Amino acid sequence: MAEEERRDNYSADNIQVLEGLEAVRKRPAMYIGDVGVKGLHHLVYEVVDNSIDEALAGHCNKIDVFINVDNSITVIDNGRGIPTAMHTKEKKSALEVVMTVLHAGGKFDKDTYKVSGGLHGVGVSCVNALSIALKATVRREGKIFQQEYSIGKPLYDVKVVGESTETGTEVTFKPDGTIFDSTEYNFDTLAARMRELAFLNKGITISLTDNRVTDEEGNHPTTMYHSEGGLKEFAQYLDRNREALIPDVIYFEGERENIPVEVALTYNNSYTENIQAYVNNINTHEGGTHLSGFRRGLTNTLKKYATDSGMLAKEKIEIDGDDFREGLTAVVSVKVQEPQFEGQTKTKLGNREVTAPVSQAVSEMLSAYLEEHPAEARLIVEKVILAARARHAARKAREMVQRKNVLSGSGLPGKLADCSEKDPAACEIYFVEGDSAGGTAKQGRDRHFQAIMPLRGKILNVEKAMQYKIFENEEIKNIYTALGVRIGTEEDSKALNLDKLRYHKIIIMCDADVDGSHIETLILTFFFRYMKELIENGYIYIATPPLYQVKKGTKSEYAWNEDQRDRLISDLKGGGSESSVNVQRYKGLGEMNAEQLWETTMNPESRTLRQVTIDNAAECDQIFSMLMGDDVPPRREFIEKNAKYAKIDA
Ligand code: 0RA
Repeated sequence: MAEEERRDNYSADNIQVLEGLEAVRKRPAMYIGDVGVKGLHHLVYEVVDNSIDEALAGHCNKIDVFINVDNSITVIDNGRGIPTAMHTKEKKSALEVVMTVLHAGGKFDKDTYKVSGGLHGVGVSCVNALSIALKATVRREGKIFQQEYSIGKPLYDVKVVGESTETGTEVTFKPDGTIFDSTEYNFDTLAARMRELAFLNKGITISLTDNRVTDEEGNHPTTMYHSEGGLKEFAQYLDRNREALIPDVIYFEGERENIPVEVALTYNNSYTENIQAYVNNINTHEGGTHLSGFRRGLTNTLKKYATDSGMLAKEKIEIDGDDFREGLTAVVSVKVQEPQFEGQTKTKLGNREVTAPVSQAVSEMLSAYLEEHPAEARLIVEKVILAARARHAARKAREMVQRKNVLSGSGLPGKLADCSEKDPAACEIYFVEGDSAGGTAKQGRDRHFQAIMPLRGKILNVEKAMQYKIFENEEIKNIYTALGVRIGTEEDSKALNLDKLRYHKIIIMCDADVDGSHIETLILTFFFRYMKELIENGYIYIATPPLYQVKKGTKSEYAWNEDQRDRLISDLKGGGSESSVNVQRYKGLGEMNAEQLWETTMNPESRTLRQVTIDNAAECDQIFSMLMGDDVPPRREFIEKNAKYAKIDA
């Protein structure tokens, strides 16, 4: 009886296991976010996270990542090795359980809790389910153990394949091409995450090697990431292209109320605020309780210092929270046992108990610093006062905009050709470079759901301007009013009232030339700095007009790159007969007529829109400040390095 019952349970468990991984293959996006480039890279993070956990538990200090020739990935660590003994409940090797049971992660070691674990924290079994091939190799107890799988199913029982005096885990997986849109890994994307992980987990050495590339000596490019200073070095890295206001990074590392807290902050001469907040190594774009704690600690401590110093005495204006964060670069990292992630993109920390420890840590480190560095403290307070004055000027400008809107009927900018549909989810707005292309777009659009707003010339570079200048700028005011969102709230000068947003597709449409890309970058910089929520919610898109029209007689087709163009030319030429094929290079949107623009770029049936996303928030901040800043050499280097991803016009 007992025997029979156990057998039944065992087979039931087994079925559950199979269903588990099949569910991952049926709805991969539910487990890894999406099946695009992001999801593909997420697989690597998931595997590396397991090694990071082993490192955080104090058993591993080196992680090597390889992109192999076939775009498979190998991750090797020098930890204890995943246990291979029989798992009593599952009746199979623990290794097999970890690799084939959803969420089995580190469950059977009660002392190690999973504090890392990528955004979705789904475990390596998900990666296994989504891989056409995966091989796990474990070195421990003097032996080398191995097991291979295909789409999550073991090909054989765990076996011993050799002897070794070393310990560690090695996983090689090849993502399933029938699941992912693309299976090609991007070195820079992985590099940015490995660098971030090295800063967030000081002392660990992470290497990334691209085996797809070989130099003259037969070597593959390798980058090593290692940080002894942790977040202190991370803050310096984030500010590497900015001019420092104070020479130091103010730093705290420790535990408060059982919560590990690490914080670094410094000030630069810019007007932007750059706070990167992490929970269990995950970048929490939407902030949360740890960020509130940081802000509270910063504001209270600086306010007290400024008041006590007497520097505020002659100021008639009220200083508020924002003023303390102009030119601030900071990184906050906490490790939370049971994080509650909230918000639109599940990147907002909800745990109330985290606020006080972070706030305390910031107060302690900052008050000590201010006491010991009166000259630097003075520089910071002076900058805060300047920010407060500028904010008052900005508010006046803002009130002007809002008043103007109330007065002028619909409140919409005169240049906006609005659509008739009112449901934001169905509405699109095109921001079009130049009045002439704007005119064509107005003729070509479907006025039912597409609104057109021409932007004249180059919009303001918000990276270089003070806030009040930004809110005085005509084009920027028009963008705000067309979108229907308010400029800030009383509590938070940068928060957007998304419920008033009038369009859920905001499409930037520029010429496919150098000026066009510059304007595109300026607009994106503005969205990134002042309306980041729009990007985070996936509302921002870039239109992709064609680069060529290939014509023969009455037949005409469009091409978006040289390959397509050449293929069209040879198709239209047919069997090699005499060439009357006409190729037109579109330089600007204005060269297309309304019908062509609709067909190629605006018709939802035939157009291609590129959605703008933030893959790595820390990296993104840095890239914008560098692209739009004063320092030329890093910009040139970036452009040269990324030129291969852009279209080059011969
Ligand atoms: C649980 C227990 C033990 C090791 C691990 C998990 C482990 C998992 C991964 C995943 C990638 N690398 C890893 N390294 C270790 C070991 C328990 C023991 O030896 O006593």
